[in-house]
Amino acid sequence: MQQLLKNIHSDHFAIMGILNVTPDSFSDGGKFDRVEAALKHALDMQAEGADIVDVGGESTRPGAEPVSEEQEIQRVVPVIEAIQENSDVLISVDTSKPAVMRAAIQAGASMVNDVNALQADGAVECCADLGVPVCLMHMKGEPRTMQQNPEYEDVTGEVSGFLQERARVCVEAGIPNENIVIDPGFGFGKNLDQNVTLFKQLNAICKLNFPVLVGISRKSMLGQILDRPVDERLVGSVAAAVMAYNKGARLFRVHDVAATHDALKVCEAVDGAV
Ligand code: 9MG
Repeated sequence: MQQLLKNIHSDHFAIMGILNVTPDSFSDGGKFDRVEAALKHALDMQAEGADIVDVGGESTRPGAEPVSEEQEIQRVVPVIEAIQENSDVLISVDTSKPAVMRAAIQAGASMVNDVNALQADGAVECCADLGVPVCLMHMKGEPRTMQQNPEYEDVTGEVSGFLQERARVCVEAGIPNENIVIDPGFGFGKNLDQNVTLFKQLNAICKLNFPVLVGISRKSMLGQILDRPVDERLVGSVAAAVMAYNKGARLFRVHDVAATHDALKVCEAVDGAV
């Protein structure tokens, strides 16, 4: 994972494929079937060009209810173990809970993706101790209520200030700079205008000297712009990834790996031309 982040610093992009292992995501024919289906999806995404598979056992969608630590561990650990045994793709764990972070890293994950930017008690210390890269994402509020009238005076300034402060706290606790990725958190406590403004000004976040990850794939901001349901947002998602690349983002958390990979390969080739 550290090598991948070094490559990103020297201008390559990387794709993080989304693997949700919440009960609604895969067939409910029992635990074995669920793990098998999740593994197949991970292998498919790797074949399509994913560098990282992001395994998450708790929904972070607006309105989502939290799940217990035990439940989350039971969902993610068997899947991470199966991927680790059957593939060399890198694995990140999408969680905000230190106990889940530990269990996931022990099972074979090598990065923590935290939409809560390691603000839970013990999360920063846990990641410093584990010695793995972390993605710090901005979110205003919590998933259950975050879309209820979020307000900002200067959305980009606030997001940027928050990410710099969380990175400072992490470095002070012993997480090295090169293990930190930042993410503006599109759709997390931001309405359409705020998301669009933040996107337009994404360069400001990309100038903060950490690799920037973006997650826009199929999100409701695209649904609002396009007036399309979630299964008709592929073109919008790929267009957004290309725009984010042009503004300096290099890590892309996506559902549609193959299409995004092709589009970003073109960006990279043009960017690297003399
Ligand atoms: C888990 N998750 C859902 N959306 C996300 C986003 O935009 N960024 C990151 N880092 N994680 C996300």
